[in-house]
Amino acid sequence: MLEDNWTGTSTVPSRGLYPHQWSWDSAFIAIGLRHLSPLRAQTELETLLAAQWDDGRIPHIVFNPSVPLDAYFPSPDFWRSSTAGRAAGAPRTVQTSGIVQPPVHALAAWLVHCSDPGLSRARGFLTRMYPRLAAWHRYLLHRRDLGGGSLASVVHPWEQGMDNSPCWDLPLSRVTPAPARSFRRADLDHGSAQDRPTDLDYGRYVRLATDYRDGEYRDGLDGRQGGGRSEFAVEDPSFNALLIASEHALARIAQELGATGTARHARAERLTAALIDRLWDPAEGMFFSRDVRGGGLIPERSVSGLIPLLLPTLPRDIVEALVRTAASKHFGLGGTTRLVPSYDLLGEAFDPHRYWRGPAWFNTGWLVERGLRTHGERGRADALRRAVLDIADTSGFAEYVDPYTGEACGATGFGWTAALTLDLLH
Ligand code: 9YW
Repeated sequence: MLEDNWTGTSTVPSRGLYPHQWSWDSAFIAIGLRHLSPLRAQTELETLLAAQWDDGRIPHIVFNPSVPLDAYFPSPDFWRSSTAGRAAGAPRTVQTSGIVQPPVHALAAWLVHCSDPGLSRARGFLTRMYPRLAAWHRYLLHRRDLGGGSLASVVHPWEQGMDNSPCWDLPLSRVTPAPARSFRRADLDHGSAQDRPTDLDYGRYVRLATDYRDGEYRDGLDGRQGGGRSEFAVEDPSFNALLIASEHALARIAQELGATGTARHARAERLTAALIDRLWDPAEGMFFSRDVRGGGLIPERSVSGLIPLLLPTLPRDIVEALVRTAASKHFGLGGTTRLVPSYDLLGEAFDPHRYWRGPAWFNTGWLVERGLRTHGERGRADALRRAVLDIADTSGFAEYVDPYTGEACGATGFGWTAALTLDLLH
């Protein structure tokens, strides 16, 4: 599957549905590819980072110029990166989107390096990656600290990666949707409408992206000085936990390159404290997203709120509470579900087939497995690993599955499903 989805310089998430390079997909794919070809895994990340903007952002899509414009919406003529993104330093030679995705990249770069340190050193892989990854984290921690609490905010549901999670229903309800006739969805050509976001959700996604583009992709302070103030700003536990895990990885990369890495580990610790301070709810035993514009935590249980389990220095009482919540009736791990659902089984919006409103995804399964293993929960981690491997196989490497039955939903032959399966086999 990874061979089939390889384009020569990167891997598409899915041949039909997603025919370009996606940012966090590429990071997960590199983590798997390193077991087949460390060179290809390095190339995957190098291609993505070659499209980085001067302000440090890594765009969520890098467009393949040989794919027809109508194969995916929003296409390059919607984002207009080389003109609307000029002030933010978008590249001139390649077309990209203007929003970002979760920062899994430094973690991926470190794991790719570790798979073949000799090749990595010979090619100067980390020496070339380090300044780009450092600029990426700087962008997120400065330009995207919209809540003023040291965490990064996402300004679009697509940035967090779990597009139509019920967590966004409240902040999105304030956004006036773009009229349905003003755009044409391409995703419905490839997937069942029941498994995909609704037209109303799409109208709101298009409105937010249009406004961001028309504000020339300005953020934060620039935004306050005129234009560019996003109506949607959310501090999300999974996005920030991945940033912290990547900051720890960047510290290791710095050490490998001869620096101490101490300042970066210390920063990761401060960010962990900020994550707990701003997003942890002890009464519910999980992390929640914070609605920066509306104020307050968003009371929806998402798998996003379990992913901080990944963090090695999380206090023991929080680890124990997260493990209890994962095994509770809300997520059913080790009980009613086969894989971790993307959303609360008891939540009003739960739907076992609709995208990020209930189905289980393999990247989140991989992250929770890693978190359980990090904290010595070996039995639970082994069981989840076995379930991921089994269901990846029986579902045809599906994009996502019904969390109860493992039935395939969305695309099959999906890039990160194949890559992360390969990683769990090693
Ligand atoms: C879309 C590519 C992407 C993932 C996202 C997922 C989906 C794109 O596909 O978004 O058009 O809706 O939600 O996490 O990166 O696999």
